[in-house]
Amino acid sequence: MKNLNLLKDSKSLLSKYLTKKVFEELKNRTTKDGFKLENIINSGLENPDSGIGVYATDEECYKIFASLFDPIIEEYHGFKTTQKHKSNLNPDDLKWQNPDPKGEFIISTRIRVGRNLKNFPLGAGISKSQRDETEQKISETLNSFEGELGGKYYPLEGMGESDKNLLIKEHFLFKEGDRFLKSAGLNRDWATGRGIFHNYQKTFLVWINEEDALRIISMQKGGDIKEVFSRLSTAITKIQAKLPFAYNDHLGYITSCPTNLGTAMRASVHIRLPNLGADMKTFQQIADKYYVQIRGIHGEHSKSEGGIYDISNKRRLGVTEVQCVQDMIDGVTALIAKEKDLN
Ligand code: ADP
Ligand code: CIR
Repeated sequence: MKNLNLLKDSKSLLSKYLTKKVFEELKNRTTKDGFKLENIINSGLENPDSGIGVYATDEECYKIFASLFDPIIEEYHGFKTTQKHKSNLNPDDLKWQNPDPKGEFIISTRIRVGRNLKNFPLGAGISKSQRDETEQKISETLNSFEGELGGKYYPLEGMGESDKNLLIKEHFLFKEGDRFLKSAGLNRDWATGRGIFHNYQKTFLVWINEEDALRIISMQKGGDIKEVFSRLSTAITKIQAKLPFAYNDHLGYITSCPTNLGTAMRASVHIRLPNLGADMKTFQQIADKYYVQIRGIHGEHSKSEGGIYDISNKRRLGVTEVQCVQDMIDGVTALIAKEKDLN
């Protein structure tokens, strides 16, 4: 294990909650699949600028290493160990009004959920042969879809560089994992076992074996958030009927990063907010009030470009999918109102 002194100046939740007492309690523990504390905390140790700093290797580690995970989960999601997760994928339960009916601010909408297969380790722990097996199972299921969700699976290995770069530039495809994911072990054997499925219109996409076994994505231009959610909801139900996902009543859908537990949902818009971008204090205050997160437009840890931001729900656990999308709608509505005021 790397030296814990690396956390000396870190502000990560790992550094906050890996107290001497917790370390002593957990240092010799192992999950049934053989994963240890060092596997879980390596990303935070090698990247002291992490916000969180931990990745799960398998579903069981959330129990075995609960005295580290629980307070991190509680602080990020405001979710207590006594609570149960709940789900609602019904788009008709949204309080829906298009926040940008004239299309002046919202460029595109994307909603994704993460999923992992039951009885397989998570990406940080999975072996190459297990990963290849999950790729086979998932792509076979998706390739059998017809109608609006029908499309084709494209393995990353062997994909032409120009095709790949165009898909990344157009926000459809993932890049090789960043240093946080690399230190977690999520880039092992890259690019084998990874790929993307998408329908013809590229409004329904599934990433296979990026940070989670599946990232199920619905996206389109403009701000019709309800339509994007409806398509996603249908897709999740169809996939779930064929593939058993890792899930429990307490943590909901099990994911590699504890920030994604529960719904594993990130509902986002790319939105033009140059006035707020020039007043980050106000921007952040509104974001905090409405439980939304501000990101750059080329993925997590990227910078904004041309006053365009990625705004998404922050809470994912202990709230339903409908609430996640509602948080984003309400946050975006408030941000647009302020952006207009600042003109
Ligand atoms: P994730 O949603 O998996 O947490 P990222 O923040 O890394 O991941 O974003 C993944 C990709 O999705 C990036 O290319 C990003 O630009 C794109 N993306 C996210 N939200 C939107 C959106 N509303 N419209 C278009 N592309 C988006
Ligand atoms: C970190 O700890 O900063 C990275 N491992 C990413 C954490 C997940 N992202 C997030 O909360 N925005």
